[in-house]
Amino acid sequence: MTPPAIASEQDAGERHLQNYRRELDEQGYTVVPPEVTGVDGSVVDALTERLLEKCEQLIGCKFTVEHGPERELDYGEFRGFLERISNATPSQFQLMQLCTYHRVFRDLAVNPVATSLIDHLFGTTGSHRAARFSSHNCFVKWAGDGYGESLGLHADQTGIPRPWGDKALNANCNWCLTDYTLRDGAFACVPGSHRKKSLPNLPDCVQDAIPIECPRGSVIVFHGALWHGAYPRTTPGLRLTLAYFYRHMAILPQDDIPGRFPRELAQDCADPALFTQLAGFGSPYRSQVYPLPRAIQEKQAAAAG
Ligand SMILES: O=C(O)CCC(=O)C(=O)O
Ligand SMILES: [Fe+2]
Repeated sequence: MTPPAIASEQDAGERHLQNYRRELDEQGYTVVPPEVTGVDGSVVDALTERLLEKCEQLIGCKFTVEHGPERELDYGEFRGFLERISNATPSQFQLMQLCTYHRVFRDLAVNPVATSLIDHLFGTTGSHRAARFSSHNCFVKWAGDGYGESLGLHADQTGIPRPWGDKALNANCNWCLTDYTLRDGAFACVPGSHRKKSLPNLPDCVQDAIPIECPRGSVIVFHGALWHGAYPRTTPGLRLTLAYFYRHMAILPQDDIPGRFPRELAQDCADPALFTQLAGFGSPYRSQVYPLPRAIQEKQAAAAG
């Protein structure tokens, strides 16, 4: 008997993802093109438009992908985090809590291809899925020092005590809303470094880093132990990235999504059940959720007896 078309399509899809899974195991990262995730040009346009709108609202000037910020930006005393490794001047900022902005950002957080690869990194799936959201951020970056000579190389699961195992404890999806090339300030990583299960040996490891070049709409999925950072942008305009950060359920979230994310928004997305599971709402230990028995009063007990 011929299996239903939908089942064979799913099987083909799963087989197709095998190559990405293998790459995740061997290299610690993989790049999935828009044709595979379904995040096509119109989705990238919608995400970009919403993001640039928010930048204008929060920062006070217009932003375009072609020209960057319309005015000079003043960071005051802020010196960046990864920038401090090489004493570089920040040439980017991050917006947080993107999934509260608009449905397009939530749809991306439950993208079936991306979440399936994230599941692979944590080694669990379905009702046993250990993956949870940690935070939903973006990087808006323009020409400048970037992270300086160190390329800001780091491992995302640095805060988790070692020894680390083979399975990831954090895992990341960097959605590229603009083309990634070396000159445009691409993601940098040391392939296979997740297998060292250690922090990067700066500055020596910089020579082993390579740029990940890919067209807009691609997603770079990577293991929390992978040594990564980025090259400085040397061209005009913006590099736009959404960094959707996941965690194993045993690890604390960066953003208190389980406690504070508006639950009604979780219902307004492409897969509310998956969003709810990944958000990690509803631990019964945050308040007295489980029912309690009532003590039977002596009179009642006597009557019953
Ligand atoms: O592209 C970058 O600036 C690095 C991104 C990064 O470190 C992250 O998303 O964890
Ligand atoms: Fe990172």
